[in-house]
Amino acid sequence: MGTYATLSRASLLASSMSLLVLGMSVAPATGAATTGITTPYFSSANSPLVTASPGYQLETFESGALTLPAVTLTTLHGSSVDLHSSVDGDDGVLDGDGFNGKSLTVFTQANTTGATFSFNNIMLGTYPKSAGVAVTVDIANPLIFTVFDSSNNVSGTITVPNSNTLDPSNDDFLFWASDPAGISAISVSSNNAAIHLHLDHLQFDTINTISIPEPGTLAGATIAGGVVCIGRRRRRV
Ligand SMILES: [Ca+2]
Ligand SMILES: [Ca+2]
Ligand SMILES: [Ca+2]
Repeated sequence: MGTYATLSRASLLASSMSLLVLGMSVAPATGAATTGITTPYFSSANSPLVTASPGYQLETFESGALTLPAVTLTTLHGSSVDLHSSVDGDDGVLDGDGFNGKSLTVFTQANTTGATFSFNNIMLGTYPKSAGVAVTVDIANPLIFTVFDSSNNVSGTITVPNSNTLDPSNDDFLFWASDPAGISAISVSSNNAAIHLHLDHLQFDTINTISIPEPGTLAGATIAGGVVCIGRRRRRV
């Protein structure tokens, strides 16, 4: 397990079953978010965010609810917090499933589903500079991650064309975004989902962006079942 990257100028396509390593570097585009996927994701130890940062906050849903005060959840068809589909480590042991932990169930109706987490910059004093959310269970073709900037414009997207995370935890992954200009919201959605979507480990940091590994450290790296995609998208104006 480690940090790996595929750099691409276009919107990024990723499959948790894939193994992608490219050494191409893309210069940062002003005002755009960097987005990526980290998998596998067994605990916050796998997070690319700076988890030791004073500005880092993590929602594990283990209390049975979304408790982060500066985060507002909106969904397309409703949600609940339920046992059994948690990020692996939340039940206290890395054992291949999160059966005794909890996650956010995002309801799917008529094959559509969606959850948006909005960040309150007044409460936080600023918008997060990095944010992420873990996908633990879904079947969606496609599954889309969308990032919004401080003006609520789309600043980044990832489209996973065929997302299937039915394995208890080995296929869990983290969608993440990084933007020094601020992130006002992130969302996960699908217009062709077969089951309810399960999300966990909503997280953000108001201080740090996410460091992108140097391309020279990526080429030729060996990945054991892991893939991270990193990319940028120009802000829509
Ligand atoms: Ca959990
Ligand atoms: Ca476990
Ligand atoms: Ca899974």
